[in-house]
Amino acid sequence: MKFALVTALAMFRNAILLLAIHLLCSSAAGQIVVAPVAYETRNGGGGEFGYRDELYDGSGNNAANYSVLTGGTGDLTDGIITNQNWNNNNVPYVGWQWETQNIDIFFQFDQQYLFESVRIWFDDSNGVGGVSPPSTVTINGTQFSVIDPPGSLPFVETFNTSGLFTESISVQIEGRTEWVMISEFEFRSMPLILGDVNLDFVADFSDIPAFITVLQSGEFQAAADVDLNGEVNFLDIPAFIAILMSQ
Ligand SMILES: [Ca+2]
Ligand SMILES: [Ca+2]
Ligand SMILES: [Ca+2]
Ligand SMILES: [Ca+2]
Repeated sequence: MKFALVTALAMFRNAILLLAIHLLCSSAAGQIVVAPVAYETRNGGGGEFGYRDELYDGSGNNAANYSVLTGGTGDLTDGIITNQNWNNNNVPYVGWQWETQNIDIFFQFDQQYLFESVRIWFDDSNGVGGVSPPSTVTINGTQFSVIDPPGSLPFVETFNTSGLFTESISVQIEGRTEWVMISEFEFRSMPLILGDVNLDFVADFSDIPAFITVLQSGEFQAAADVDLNGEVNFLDIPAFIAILMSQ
């Protein structure tokens, strides 16, 4: 009897250890890059040299300064990043004269993701031509300060958004000097685990209360749509139970 209890305790301890290792591994690795299906922004500006979103494929005039662009994607998410300053030939920046134009960009994704970080590639010419890194970046209401690096090369800044679970991201940017130039945005997320409705990176019995809350709310939550039909309803219950039983 005593032997059985000791064995059970040892098995329990091993299970906890394995779970801890699993959690450590899954939270450190396995991030995926997700691309928005569309973004909305005011176009960039410029004079003789234009810093407009020429590749933008939605509505609005991608050749006109500060035209409202909606329903498409373009230079900001095309994967092209430049390591050159704005005053070289044909550099693929979108630039805003932020003192007269709000920089307010809205990214729409195909579903909810658990965003770990947002990365933005800025130009930095230490104020030459009025171009500097921004002073703040606000992502879904959280404001981050940006340090101006001592050098004058373009750089990437990573903003930690760990725990942000959403299907849209809004970014507001405040400049430091007259212009802000951006060549790219990148969004990193943890892979979604079906049935992990409380978002702790494992689908288990502790997800039941969160699953019931989502069911009752009638709202969509990607981890709760276990049968992958685009909505969360009572039809997801058998698949949810099957996942829990397989753990
Ligand atoms: Ca780009
Ligand atoms: Ca600098
Ligand atoms: Ca969970
Ligand atoms: Ca469903």
